[in-house]
Amino acid sequence: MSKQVTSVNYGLEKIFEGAQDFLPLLGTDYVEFYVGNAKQSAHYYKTAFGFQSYAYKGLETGSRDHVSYVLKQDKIKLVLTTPLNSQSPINQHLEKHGDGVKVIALWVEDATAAFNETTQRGAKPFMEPTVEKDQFGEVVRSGIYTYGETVHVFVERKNYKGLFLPGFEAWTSDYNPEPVGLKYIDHMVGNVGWGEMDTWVKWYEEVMGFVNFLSFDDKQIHTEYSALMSKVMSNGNGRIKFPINEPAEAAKRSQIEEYLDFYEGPGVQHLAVATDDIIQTVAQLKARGVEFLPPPPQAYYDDIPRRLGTHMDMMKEDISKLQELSILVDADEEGYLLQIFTKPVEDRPTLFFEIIQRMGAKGFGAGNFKALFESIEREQAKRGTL
Ligand code: TYF
Ligand code: FE
Repeated sequence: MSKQVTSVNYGLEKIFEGAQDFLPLLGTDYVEFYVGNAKQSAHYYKTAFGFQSYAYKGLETGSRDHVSYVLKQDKIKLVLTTPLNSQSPINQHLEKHGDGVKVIALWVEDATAAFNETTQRGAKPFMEPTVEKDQFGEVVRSGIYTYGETVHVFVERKNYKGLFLPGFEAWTSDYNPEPVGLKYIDHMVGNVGWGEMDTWVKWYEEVMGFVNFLSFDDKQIHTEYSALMSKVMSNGNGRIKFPINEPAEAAKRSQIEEYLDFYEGPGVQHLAVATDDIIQTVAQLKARGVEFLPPPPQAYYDDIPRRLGTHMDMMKEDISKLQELSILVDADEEGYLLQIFTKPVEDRPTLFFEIIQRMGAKGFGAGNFKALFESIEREQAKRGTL
């Protein structure tokens, strides 16, 4: 099923050879969610997903407009933010979209240069370069809009030794559930409207200097009922990957349209987080109440040897164990990968999580798309949104 990939641009080093990367990115810095009740969301991400209490700002620290909880697990930092009064501009975002991702923050050497380079290339400004200071030094942040009301914030922390950002204090808690082995963010996916995917592909190319790393068209990504298209954008060093989906014409309403209807516009569809032991991680998550999509039919597991081809020999995991946990497996030229998807983690069928373990594969599980989308459609049918 690796044949489902239409175009592959592996070897990003080659593409960038000699070319100056005008927007060098060191990694993902944090992901900020606007939520209705950050205190309770923080409890959920600690209890269910194994995140650790890390930093806090709120009334106690002099923040009167909003409260933010920072949670950490290995390299991943989530920020959960809730307005503290009806005047806060965060309310409009919450009212329109419900809980969701507002900020994908990117770690840079120079946040002023990042702002200037991207706005000169047409990015709509969200936040002018701003210096924030405390006794631990200074952080410079700037920001631009991407699809919908989602933003990229550039974070320059080379002159900062504090925990997170000025304004935050350490958050210690007596309640510290164990981590579940989530390591870093592998990719973050955006859903955009009909016919808008290529506009955003071009935007990431021109404004951010990204390249189109992989593409999937609607002839490949479809079920009996629905279809979608997806293009994966990557930055120069390959650390940041942003797939972008758009719905395609089909018999019924695709999951992308369901998202766009309920989020009321484009936004972040899923965060894929990496583990190096998916069986352990998923067993933990399930025991703690995280809901995953139900397993594909038996035929899917029977078909694994064919899907994996020559990579079958190097597969360490027991297929019956994967099936028991409803973990999916696919291979590409370079290896295999294991992945599983949660149900939406909000009341609106919008944002969900993917847990992924890469065993050499650099793709996104194209061989799983059909089984996965059929699984999603069974959920949509229950919601009456197919
Ligand atoms: O990120 C990806 O491309 C995979 C598969 O609506 C995927 O995780 C693609 C589209 C989608 C859900 C999952
Ligand atoms: Fe994904």
